[in-house]
Amino acid sequence: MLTDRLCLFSYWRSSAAYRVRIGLNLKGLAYEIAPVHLLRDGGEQHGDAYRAANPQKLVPVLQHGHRMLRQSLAILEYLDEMWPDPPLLPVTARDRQRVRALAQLVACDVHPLNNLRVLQYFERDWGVPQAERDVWVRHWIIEGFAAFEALLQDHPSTGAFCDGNIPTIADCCLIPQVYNARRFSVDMAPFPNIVRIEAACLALPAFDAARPERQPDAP
Ligand SMILES: N[C@@H](CCC(=O)N[C@@H](CS)C(=O)NCC(=O)O)C(=O)O
Repeated sequence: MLTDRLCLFSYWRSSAAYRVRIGLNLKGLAYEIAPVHLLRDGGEQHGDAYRAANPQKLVPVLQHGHRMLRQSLAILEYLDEMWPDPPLLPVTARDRQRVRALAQLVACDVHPLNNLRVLQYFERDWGVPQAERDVWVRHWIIEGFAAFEALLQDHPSTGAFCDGNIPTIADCCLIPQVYNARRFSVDMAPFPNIVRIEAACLALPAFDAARPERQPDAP
């Protein structure tokens, strides 16, 4: 089982897939990338082949041997249970709770509002222009980052990374969301702790190799 092949169904600019790429890289695991183009031909995630892998029609899916694993946070926790070293969660229950709360702030409360299918629904069904869709995206990122920054600020557990001095699933979620923020020209000046942690993370090879522009399907 531990030696079964790992294959990540990924899209270069998907922040949920980016989280899992970071986790795999932090664990030092070898994996293949199976690109799923979310825009080409109406989106390959809607095709029959991919729907069989994930009825939700979302990336990522991590194939481990014959098993198909879905939901980026659940995948990160699976990786941590299967390959505990280095850990992606802190030692104490209290710190683990904090890290999961930070990760979920991004993954459950910010990212879903700005997902491709939401923006496509606005565009196709309601005719919302691009400029207004961009305002929507920025609004929810800024709301989320203001809370995230407040939770980092002056907290004794905040270290070089979101929690302490080794990266956790909170950093795996934060960095892709910062990538999205920059893509949508969010002013990052009000979030100095987030910016500091972003720099610390991207200095690590595991984060650097997971960047969208380093992916085989990046244009
Ligand atoms: N909760 C899911 C979210 C996955 C997700 O939203 N993936 C996006 C890319 S970041 C996607 O596949 N979007 C395709 C679409 O909206 O059609 C997870 O964490 O894995």
